[in-house]
Amino acid sequence: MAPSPESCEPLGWEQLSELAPAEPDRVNGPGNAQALLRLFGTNEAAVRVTLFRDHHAWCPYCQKVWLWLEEKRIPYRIRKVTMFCYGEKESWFRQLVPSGMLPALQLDGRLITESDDILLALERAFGPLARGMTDPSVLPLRQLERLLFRAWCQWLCSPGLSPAQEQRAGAQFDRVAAAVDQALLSTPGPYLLETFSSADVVITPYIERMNASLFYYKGYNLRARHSAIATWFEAMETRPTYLGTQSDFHTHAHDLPPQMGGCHAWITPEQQAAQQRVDEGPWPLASPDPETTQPEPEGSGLLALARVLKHRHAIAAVNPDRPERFDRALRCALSALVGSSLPRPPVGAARGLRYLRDRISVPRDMPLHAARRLRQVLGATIAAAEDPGEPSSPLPRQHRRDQDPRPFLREHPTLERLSR
Ligand SMILES: N[C@@H](CCC(=O)N[C@@H](CS)C(=O)NCC(=O)O)C(=O)O
Repeated sequence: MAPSPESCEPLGWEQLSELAPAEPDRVNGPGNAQALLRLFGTNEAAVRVTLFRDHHAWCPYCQKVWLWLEEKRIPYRIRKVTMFCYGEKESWFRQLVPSGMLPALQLDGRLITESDDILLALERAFGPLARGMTDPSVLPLRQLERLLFRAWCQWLCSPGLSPAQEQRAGAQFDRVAAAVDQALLSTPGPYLLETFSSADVVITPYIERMNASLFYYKGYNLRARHSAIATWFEAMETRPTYLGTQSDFHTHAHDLPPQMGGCHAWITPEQQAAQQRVDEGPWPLASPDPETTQPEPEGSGLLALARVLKHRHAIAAVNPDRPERFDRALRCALSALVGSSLPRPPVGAARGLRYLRDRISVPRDMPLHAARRLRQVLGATIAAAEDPGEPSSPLPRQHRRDQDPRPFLREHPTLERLSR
C-alpha cells in the first residue's frame, strides 16, 4: 500500500544516515556490482586477472565473463569503462583496446578480448566450469543460444513489422525457446546439463535480456510460456553469484535500445499494460511474477537507502529540479522508505523525483528488490506532489548520455583515478 502524505517533517540527512546499514564487504562477501576487487578470502597477491567491464553493467558479454569468474571464485580486479552509448570512452582504455570494445581481460598481464576467447583462456588457466566451452555437450547448447539470439533480434529489432510479421517473428522466437525448454527438460536438474556449467553462463546474459525486453516491447511472458525456462530462472536466483550480476526489466527495457540500434514495440493492450507496469509499477509485475521469483531479502528498503545516501550529492547535482526542492522531496521519499508515513512533498517536486526513479539501474546501483522498494516509494511521493509540474522528458532511445558516469566518479576520487 502506498503511504498517504502527512504534514510531518521529513527526516534530515543525518537522521537518515543513522538508519542506513554499513557497506557490506564488497571484496570477500557475496557477488556485487560495486566491487573493484574480488578476493574470495585469498590474498591480493594471488590476483592474476583484471576484468574490464562497463560502468553500468549493461554489456551482456561482460556479464558472461563476470559470472564465470564469480562461479569459479577466481580472484580478480575490476576496471570499469564507459560504453559509447552513455559517454566518452576513457583514453587509457583506448590505448589498451583501440576499438574500445568490452569486455577485455588481462591474465598474467596478457590482454584478451572477445568474451568467448576470454572464457577459453580462463579455462586453460583455471580449469573449466563443470563442462567447458568446447565440451561436446556444451557446443550444441551454445549453438542453440545463438539461434535464440537471432530469433530474438529479428523480432525485437526489426522496425515496422506488420501484425502478421509480428506474429511470425514471435512464433519463430517461441519455437526456439521451446527447444531451449526441451533441452532443459532432458536433464535431471534445472540446468542445461546435469550440473550448472559454462552452458548456463553463456545463455544467462541474453535470456535475462530477452525475458525483460519481450515483456516490455511485445507483452510476451517467457517464463509463463516455458515452464523449464521458468524453473531455470528460479534456480539461477538461488545462486548468489548470479544475483550479484542480475539486472531487472526496467533497466534492460531502457538500456537495450541504444545498444541494439532500436527495440520496436508491438502495440497491443497486453504490451501497453506490460510497459506501463514496468515503468510505473506496482511490483510484483504480474502473478506469477515474470521478473523474479526470489523472495524479497530482508532489509531491501534500508539497502536502497544506503545506496542513495552514498551518492546523494551526485544524484542531486544531475537532477533537473531546483536543489532545495529536490533535497526536501527526496528526504520525504526516503522518510517513507524507512517509516510508515510519507511527509507531504513540496509542490512541483514530481519532475525531479521522476527523473531519479527512471534512472535507477540494477545491479549498478542496488539489487532488484532494493530498486523495487525505492521506485515504489518514489512513485508514491510523485503521486503526492500535488502539482505534477512539468512532465519529465522520456528516457532517450538513441543514446543514454543522460547516464554519463562521470559526476558519480568525481564523488569518489580513488575510483576516478582508477578509471582514468
Ligand atoms: N563479440 C564480442 C562482442 C562484444 C561487444 O559487442 N561489446 C559491446 C558491448 S555489448 C561493446 O563493447 N561496444 C562498445 C561500446 O558500447 O562502448 C564479444 O563477445 O566480446
